[in-house]
Amino acid sequence: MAQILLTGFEPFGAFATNPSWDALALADEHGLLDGLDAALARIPVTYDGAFATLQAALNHHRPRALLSFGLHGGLAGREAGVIYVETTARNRDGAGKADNAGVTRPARPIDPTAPATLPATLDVPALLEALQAAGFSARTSDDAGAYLCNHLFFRAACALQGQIPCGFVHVPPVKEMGGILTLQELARAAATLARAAAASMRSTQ
Ligand code: PCA
Repeated sequence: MAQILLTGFEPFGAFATNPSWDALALADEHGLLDGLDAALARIPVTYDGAFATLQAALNHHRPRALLSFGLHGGLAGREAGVIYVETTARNRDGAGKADNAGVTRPARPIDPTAPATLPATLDVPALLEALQAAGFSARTSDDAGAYLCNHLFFRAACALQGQIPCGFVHVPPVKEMGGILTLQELARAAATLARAAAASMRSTQ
């Protein structure tokens, strides 16, 4: 049983790398997650594979919380140096672009029987404060888009209701991709978030 499951995505579209996963891998490699009992999973950018891979990781690690990461490159209105803590998972697909398997989903509810929105159940203000205290530019967002990030966030929020808290964070492109932050900085941000998520759970027990 892991304290927290951290997920990031594989590369997609025009992006040759995806810092949402690379930052987690680097944080782990550099010992930034030491003492946290964190498990990591890399999620495919496919409608068929994303939630199935998450489900397998949840079953395997039986974590007490889930924090997922995605890259906000290409999402309208997102600023290059800002990390966004998502507050709201939306019950809709329809980004109008294909996933890594070539599948495009029409603009439709993900689950017609589920509510239109579901909230992040990790302590969003605590995550935001931790990022800002560590010197990062961070904001909340109530719209994670209509592609795989929102899709995974919504399906996780649905499946985990009443079980374990979950949250989603959109990270910016790194320097090598034309962004502002380095991968090392994002690794530190990811570790800060993982620790804040674990601490906020302890304080509510
Ligand atoms: N970002 C995409 C999907 C995978 C990722 O890292 C998104 O914002 O939906």
